[in-house]
Amino acid sequence: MPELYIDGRWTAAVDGRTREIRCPADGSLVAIVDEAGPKDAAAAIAAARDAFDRGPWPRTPAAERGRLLQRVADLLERDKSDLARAESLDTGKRLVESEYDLDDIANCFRYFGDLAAGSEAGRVIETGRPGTDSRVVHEPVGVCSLITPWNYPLLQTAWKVAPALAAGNTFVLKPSELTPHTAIALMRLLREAGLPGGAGNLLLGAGPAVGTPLTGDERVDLVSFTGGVATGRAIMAAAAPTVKKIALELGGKNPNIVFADADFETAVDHALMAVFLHSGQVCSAGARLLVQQELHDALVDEIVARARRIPLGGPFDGHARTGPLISAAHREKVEAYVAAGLEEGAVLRCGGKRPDDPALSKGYYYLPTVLDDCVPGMSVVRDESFGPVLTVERFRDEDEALALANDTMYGLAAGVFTQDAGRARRVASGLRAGTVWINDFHPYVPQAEWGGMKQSGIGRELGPAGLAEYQEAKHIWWNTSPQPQRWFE
Ligand code: TXE
Repeated sequence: MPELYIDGRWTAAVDGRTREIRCPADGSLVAIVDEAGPKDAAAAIAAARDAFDRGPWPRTPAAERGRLLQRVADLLERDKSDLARAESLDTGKRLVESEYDLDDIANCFRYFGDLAAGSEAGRVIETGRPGTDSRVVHEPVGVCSLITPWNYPLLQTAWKVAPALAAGNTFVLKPSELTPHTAIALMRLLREAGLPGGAGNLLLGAGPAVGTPLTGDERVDLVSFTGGVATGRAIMAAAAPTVKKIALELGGKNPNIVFADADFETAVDHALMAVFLHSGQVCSAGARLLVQQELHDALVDEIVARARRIPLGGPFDGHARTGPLISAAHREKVEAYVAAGLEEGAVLRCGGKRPDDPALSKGYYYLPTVLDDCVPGMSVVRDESFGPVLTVERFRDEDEALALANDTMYGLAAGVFTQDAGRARRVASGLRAGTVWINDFHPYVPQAEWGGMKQSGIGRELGPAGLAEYQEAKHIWWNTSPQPQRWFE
C-alpha cells in the first residue's frame, strides 16, 4: 500500500521515487517507502487548503473535534505494541522507551481533546457602552505545515497534530525522512477515527525537496517545526515573504547544576539519566554538568564509574539501557565534537569511542562519554552534540553557577540539585530556560507548556499556550441598538 496520504487517499509519489528505511541498531532494512517531491507537496497543500476553506473539519463543533481526539487516543492505546515496535525499528530506541512514549502520546491526544471541548464559548467583554455585545472568539489559523524530527517521532508529531486538530485547522505533516512509520500509522488511525479527507495529509521525504514548499507556499498559514537550529533559521527565512505564523523548537544545550549540598545518590542518578537517556538524542538532554567545586571529584568519579557500566544494545535487547545513534552521519558528527573538545583541552574520563563488542558493530553505537575540565567556549560545551556526551564544568558559588548556565545561545531546559529551598527558588528564577527542574530531570506533562527561550525557539507546545499557537483571536463587536453617529455632520 502506498504511504503518502493526500486528500483522503493513499498514494505513491508522482515521480515514483522511494527510500530505504534502515534500523540504526544493525543497519537492517525495515521497509522501502514512497518519497514525495515538490509535486506531491503541492497536491497535499492544495488538499489541506481546500479542506480548510470548504471542508467540514473547521466547521465541526469543538466538542465533536474533542471527541475525535479521544477516539484517536483509544486507537493509540489499542495499537500500542505495534506502534512501539515500529517506532523502535525506525529509531533504534529500546522498546520499553517507545512504550512509555506511546502512553504520553495517547495522553497528549486526551489532553487536547478535553481542551478542544471546552474552548468554544469565547470571552464576553464588558465594554462599558450600553447597546453593545462584544466577544473574543478563537478560530483556527488555517493550513498548518507540521515538520518533525527523528528522535521522538510520534511524540513530537502528537504535540503538533493534536492541538492543530483541536483548534480546527487542517494540516500537512512531514516526519523526518529517517523515521516515517509511526506517522503513517497515525494517519491510518485518524482516518479510522473519522477525520475527513483533506483535513490531515502526509508527505514523506527529505527536508529540502518537501520541506521547502511546506514552508514557503502562500497557501500555508502556519509552520510548526521541531529540529535543528540551522534548519529552524532556514524555515524562518522561507516563511518570511508570506509572513506565516511560526512555532519553532530547536533543541538546547541544557545545564544541570549540582550544588555541594545536593543529595549525592539522587544527583548522580539524575545526572546519568539527564544526558545518556536515548544516547543523548533528546532536546532537553542535560549535556552540561555544572558541579560545585568541593563536590567535583566525588561526583564525577561516581558518574564515570556508572557510565562505564551502561549496557548498550538494540531495541529488543532486554539487558540494554540505551541504544544506537540515529545514523552513521550523526555518529560522525558526535565523534567530531568529542575530538574537538579533546583538542581544546577537555579531559576524557570515559567513552570517547565506538564500543568494541562485535555484536554492536553493524549499528551506530557510541559509548557514554564524560569530558572533564571543560570551559565555556569549547565547541563541545557550546553546541548541541546530540549524543551521549557529558561535559563537566566547575563553579564556586551560586552566581558563578548561574552565569555559566546562562552562557549559551540556547534556553530550552535546565536542572538544579540542592537541598536548600531558598537557593532552589533563586536559581530557578535566574535560569533563562523554558523548563526548570529542581532535584529532577526530564519529566513533563501535557498540561504544562514546553518550549525554549533565546535561540531554542519561538512559541510553546503543550498546555493552553500549545493550543493558542494554532488559534487566531477574533474580536466581534456588535452594536445591538444601531443609531447614526453623525460624526461628519
Ligand atoms: O535535523 P533537521 P537533523 C538537532 C540536533 C541534530 C541537528 C541536526 O542537534 O544534531 O539538529 O539534525 C526537516 N525545510 N536536532 O539534520 O534537518 C527534516 O526533513 C523544511 C534537535 O536531523 O532540523 C526533518 O523532518 N524542513 C531536535 C526535520 O526538518 C526541513 C531534534 C528535522 O531535521 C528542511 C532533531 C528544510 N529546508 C535534531 N531541512 C530537537 N529540537 O529535539 C530539513 N527539514
